[in-house]
Amino acid sequence: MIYNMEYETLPREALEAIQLRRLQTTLDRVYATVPFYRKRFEEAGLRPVDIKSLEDLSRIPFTTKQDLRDNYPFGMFAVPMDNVVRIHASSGTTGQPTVVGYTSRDIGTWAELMARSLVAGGGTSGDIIHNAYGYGLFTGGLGVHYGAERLGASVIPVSGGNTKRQVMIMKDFGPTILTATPSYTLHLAEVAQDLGIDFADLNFKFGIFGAEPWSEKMRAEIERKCGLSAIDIYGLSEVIGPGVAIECHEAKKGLHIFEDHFIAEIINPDTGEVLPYGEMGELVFTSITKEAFPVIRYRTRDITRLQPEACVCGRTFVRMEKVSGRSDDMLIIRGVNVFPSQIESVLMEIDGVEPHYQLVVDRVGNLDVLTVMVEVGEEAFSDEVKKLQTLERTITKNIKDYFGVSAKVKLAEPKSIARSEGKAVRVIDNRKL
Ligand code: DLL
Repeated sequence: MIYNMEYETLPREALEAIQLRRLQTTLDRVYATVPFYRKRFEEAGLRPVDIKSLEDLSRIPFTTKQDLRDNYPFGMFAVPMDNVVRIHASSGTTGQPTVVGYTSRDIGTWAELMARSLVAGGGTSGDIIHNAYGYGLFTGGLGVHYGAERLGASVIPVSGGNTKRQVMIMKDFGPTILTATPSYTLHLAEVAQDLGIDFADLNFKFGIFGAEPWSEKMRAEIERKCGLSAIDIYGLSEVIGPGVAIECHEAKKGLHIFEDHFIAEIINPDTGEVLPYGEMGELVFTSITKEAFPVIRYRTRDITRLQPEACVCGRTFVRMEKVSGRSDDMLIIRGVNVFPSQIESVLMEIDGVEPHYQLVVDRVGNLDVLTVMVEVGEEAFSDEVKKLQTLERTITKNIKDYFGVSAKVKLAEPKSIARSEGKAVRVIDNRKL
């Protein structure tokens, strides 16, 4: 099923014509109303009229998270506060949060994109959606909520936390779609099990999971434990929130980007050069319909590649590969680039290991030392010491084989690694302290 057949299946040429028109309108608006963008244009010797084709986009300077911080809180808004009806902010794990605003039309656009997303992820108006993304400044909760209402589904606005109560609701109300972070989903499954409820016996058909990186191996684990089909949804506050891109449940291979609202580019993060389809690099977005908080060539720091091939679902939008991680989460251990999600994949291959782990990075002398803390399951834990030692050695060896660098492995007792109610904290970097 496709929510907006007209737009989601546009032939490339028609789509590009719409993109160019919308891009030009957006550039005119930000030039006239946002001093930051006008200054950037002037410094580059550009005016909006100079952008005559989609290729010309690459002449415009990038916008970074730091630029947004420098204009904290409302300096990037392109409309008077009178027209702003909603304010959200990104989690801000490092320093100041990023503040974003929406006009009433923006909220409408977002609801449409989330309705499209829910349908791509297998949803219909007959579904009951258990929405365990946090409501509040985080965009996850309200983003899904408005999309569900637009679709005409029934939404349970349960938000994150109060996990036992969530399990009761899941059992009693029989929701058919779960929306949550992948890490919180695992926590829900675990608490359900403690309460004697097998998640797989519940009514869920689909889970629409995102807001943090999760590997294919993690997907398989969640699908097995929870008895549902797990769909990946991507988004970020600066661009709109959830609903920038989503997998279709038919293919589950790459996330369709809603290109009639956002233009995606992949760049070499070191040089800023635009890379062709298929090459791995940093994802950059330009919003082309947003009113209150348009972003021009915003550097997401997320690493992925774009796949233009046609999809079985019929959507013509380009797909982005599952995000392997953020460039700022990437660890460089003795010169080798390591993404937490790659470690996750290695761990998930091994029997007896639970999908709960944390990576601790320390500096010892001039060397970065990586410690992988990983939980073992109840069964493995009750085994004799010798077996645990063998498990530890297997993990160490597999990491060494995969990355070519050694990590210290520490097995942790069942349920000893902190569970998340939102985004999981995977990396503890003691080098920055
Ligand atoms: O996480 C929006 C969201 C809510 C997306 C619910 C999906 C579901 P922020 O808090 O601004 O917004 O964080 C955005 O989270 O730049 C990525 O690094 C990461 N991220 C989001 N979705 C995915 C995903 C929301 N599916 C940042 N896979 C982004 C990997 C993701 N990383």
